Amino acid sequence: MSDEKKTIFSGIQPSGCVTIGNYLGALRSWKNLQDDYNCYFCVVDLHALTVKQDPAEMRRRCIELYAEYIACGLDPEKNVMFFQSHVPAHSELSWLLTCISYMGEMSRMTQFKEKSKKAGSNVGLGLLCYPVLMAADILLYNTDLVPVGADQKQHLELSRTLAARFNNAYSDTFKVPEPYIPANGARIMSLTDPTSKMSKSAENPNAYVSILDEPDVIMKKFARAVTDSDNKIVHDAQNKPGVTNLLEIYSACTGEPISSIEDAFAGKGYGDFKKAVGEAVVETTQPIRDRFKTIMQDKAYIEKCYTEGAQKASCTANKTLAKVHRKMGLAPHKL
Ligand code: AQP
Repeated sequence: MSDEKKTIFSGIQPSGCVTIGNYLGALRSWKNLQDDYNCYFCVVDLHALTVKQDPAEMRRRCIELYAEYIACGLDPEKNVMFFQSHVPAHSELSWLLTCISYMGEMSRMTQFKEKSKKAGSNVGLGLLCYPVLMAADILLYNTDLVPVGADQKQHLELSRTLAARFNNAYSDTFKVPEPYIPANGARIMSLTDPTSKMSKSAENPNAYVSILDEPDVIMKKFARAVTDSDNKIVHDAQNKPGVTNLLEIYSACTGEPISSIEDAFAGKGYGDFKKAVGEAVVETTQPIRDRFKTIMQDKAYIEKCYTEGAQKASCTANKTLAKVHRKMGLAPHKL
């Protein structure tokens, strides 16, 4: 890793297959960062355990997500790419940071409020503590920049707060990370409820499009996408969230500005437009599907990459953890 380059950390939970939301909003821009930054790209598997997962399914998804990273263009030679659970320092630092965190700040997190509503009366403690683990992920690597979608800004703010709080209490230890908002990062909404974001763990598979969905499935999902009844293809997030979302997806896939898409489809019906959006998504994701199938045939290669990734990550993470132990007054060790 170069000392001159800035460090980036980011990750995705294996809570489902990567959606076009994760891809257009995050993964695609990570690919463009790998030459200019020291990048740590983590499969944040421990985060996915904040809700109950089927173990066999979880194991499969973890490996697939790692392969999806590679299929989306992330290079395990250029970046440190690993599973969070393979570097125990993440869990350890998470505990140490939990000890300087407050109930009030955790329970105010929007994602906690939303996800705990869905969980009903038995809200798991993991959902509450999730942002502390995220802070540990980031702070272990002296991260300068964290590429985040708008949905994760509040959690990153907490990472900054905890870093500054620790530094004030125990002397300068952590770099305080900054958000990195990718220039072309889109926020993609659900196809069945365009007022909420597209999520890979949504119960209804028609709500999201996975990058591994086959072309016929993609076309069907767009054909069924919720729009409205006035049949005008114009961008109006307030009054036409469904059509607006489709315009954003089309623009993110083709690079065409929204206004020229509106012009091109003026007078045309939603049927034609949805077909065009589906085709643009099929075209964008087809090379990823092809690469994914090839990579998945070589499990030994995937294992080699993630093992080496964890070894590299551990070197940096363990140094940071040892420093934190020392500052907090734990007995000296040379582990
Ligand atoms: N719909 C979206 N549009 C744009 N960006 C998105 N991201 C997620 N959904 C969208 C970005 O993807 C990265 C990884 O997200 P994550 O898997 O760690 O967690 P998440 O944000 O909770 O993603 P999901 O798909 O919604 O997962 P579940 O269903 O498990 O909650 C982040 O950079 C995020 O901004």
